[in-house]
Amino acid sequence: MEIRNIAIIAHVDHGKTLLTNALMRQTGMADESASMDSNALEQERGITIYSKNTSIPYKGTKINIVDTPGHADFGSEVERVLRSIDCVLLVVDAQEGPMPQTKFVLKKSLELGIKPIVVINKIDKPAARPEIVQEMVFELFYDLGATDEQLDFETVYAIGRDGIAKLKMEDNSNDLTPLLDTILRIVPPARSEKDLPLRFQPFNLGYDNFLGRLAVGRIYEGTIKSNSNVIVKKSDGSTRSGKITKLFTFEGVAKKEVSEAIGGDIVMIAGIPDIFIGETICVDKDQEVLPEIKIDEPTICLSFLVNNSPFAGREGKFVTNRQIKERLEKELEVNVGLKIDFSTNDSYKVFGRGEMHISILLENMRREGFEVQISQPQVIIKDGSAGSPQENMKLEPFEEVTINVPDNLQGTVIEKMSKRKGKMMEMVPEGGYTRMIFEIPTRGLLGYRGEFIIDTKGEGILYSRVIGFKEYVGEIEKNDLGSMVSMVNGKALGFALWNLQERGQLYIEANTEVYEGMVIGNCAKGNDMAVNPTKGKQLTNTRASGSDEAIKLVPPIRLNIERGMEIMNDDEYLEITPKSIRLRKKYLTENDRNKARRG
Ligand SMILES: Nc1nc2c(ncn2[C@@H]2O[C@H](COP(=O)(O)OP(=O)(O)OP(=O)(O)O)[C@@H](O)[C@H]2O)c(=O)[nH]1
Ligand SMILES: [Mg+2]
Repeated sequence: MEIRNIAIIAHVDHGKTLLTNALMRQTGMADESASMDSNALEQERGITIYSKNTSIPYKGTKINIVDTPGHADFGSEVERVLRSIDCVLLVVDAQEGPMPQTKFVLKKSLELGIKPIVVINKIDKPAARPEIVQEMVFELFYDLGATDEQLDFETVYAIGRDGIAKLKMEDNSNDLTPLLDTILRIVPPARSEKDLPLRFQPFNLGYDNFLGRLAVGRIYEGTIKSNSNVIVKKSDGSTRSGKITKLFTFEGVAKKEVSEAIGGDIVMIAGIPDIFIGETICVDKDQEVLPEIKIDEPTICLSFLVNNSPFAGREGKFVTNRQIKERLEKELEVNVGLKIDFSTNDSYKVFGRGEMHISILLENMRREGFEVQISQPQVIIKDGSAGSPQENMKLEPFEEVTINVPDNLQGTVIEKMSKRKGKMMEMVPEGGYTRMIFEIPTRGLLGYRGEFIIDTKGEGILYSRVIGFKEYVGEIEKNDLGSMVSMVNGKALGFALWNLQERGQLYIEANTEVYEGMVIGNCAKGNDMAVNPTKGKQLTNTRASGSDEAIKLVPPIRLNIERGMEIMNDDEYLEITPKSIRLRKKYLTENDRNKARRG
């Protein structure tokens, strides 16, 4: 059977997954309720976190599809996938038009010589402007240096959610046939090269409790068989031997065990416990390795430690050092961009690609019943490698930030970004709004998101993406907020909070149990403040009329993992349990904190 390999790529939320689901539905590979976003956290958040494979049959052809995540923190995962497919569906929202991540994934595709099929999606939206968006996409191709052949791309208009596609806006259509036919027409058939010796390369990892590490990849040449001995070759030429114990292909949302598969197909293998992205699986150690697949380096790091707060162990099932270590070791099996330093005994340094990358691991852990504390995320500072133009330079990660705000807020944003060492690269008016692109050290951006939401009253959009390491820019001055720290154990009272809310924003509501050293809010003044959130009203003998008027509390800022990571200070821990997220001082008593400060 002929095989076509495609990936679906787009900016976050432009409709990749629902389109993939509809393709599976209409080809009979999945029922109404099935979704590629199968992970519990994905379903709760409504975003794709892990790229996933499926295949659908159409007119005697097998179409392998990789649904990719749109969030910028997972951009390097998309890049890996692009290496292993032959064409992409570039999905663009018919109202929003091309967005920062559209540009990134398109740029990567064009560089790899891929000629995308453009899907202008969500044309049912009342404010959809499909023709204008189509032109914007064309301009983007042009700006990104597309070749004449790439500029000659096909456009399909779609309502992915409802499974409708058409080649012209005025066409009538009630299914995805026009898109499927376009795929067959445009995507080159995968070459099988089945008479050559096997070469297979993983672009993704997985894990199964019974089978161990799994690798998803493309067979470039030859035939892969289960129960066969193979050679694993690294790009430096070193080899080791291994055995493929099981082999699976993808069908709809399921995996199907097979005994062999031939060149061109995308399959999942089990049996090689240390297999890694980009290695070449072959049969003879003299075979040439396939071109390497680059893994982006981590940009931030923080420590994971046992929860030792006064409330430790109340809510979690897994709380010990050993349990946390084992869980982190398991995570390394599948989480490609992650690195962990296990060299200290009671705290593990975790290196990741951004706050979201780490927060998803933490969110998964708390769902599984873990309790853990983390320290404030720090960016990774390193030295330029010898022989490179950056030799002898101190380097730090930088991000490209795209900001869209109403015109009147542009001044505030520019001022704050430049204070944080952001450099403006572009500024374009967009009908009452201003779009600005900055380059800024990650260090400067940390902690800005919350401020941005407040400054723009929720009317601004901010996207960021790591662009690599550049020269360290020196001290960055930030006006950090101080913390309001409880000096007692007990239950917070509405009356006390009502008094405290004038001093800053609270993170807790009335009746929350607190402990000494727990951070219950911030204070607008830079310094920390010890407070008593349990203090009740002075009792008087005579009840004056009107003294019991209802206390009006401002709704607190609810801590979640990402927000906690952003607002925490470096002398604090974020305490994460299955039910609670609390911020606390590393030293719980004021006495100990003073001692620590004096050194
Ligand atoms: N109006 C309209 N809304 C759609 C359509 N397709 C998707 N949506 C909505 O867009 C949102 C995102 O859809 P998804 O398919 O999850 O988007 P995605 O591109 O996979 O998102 P990420 O994987 O997180 O980047 C959902 O709330 C959908 O209801 C469509 O054809 N029309
Ligand atoms: Mg998705």
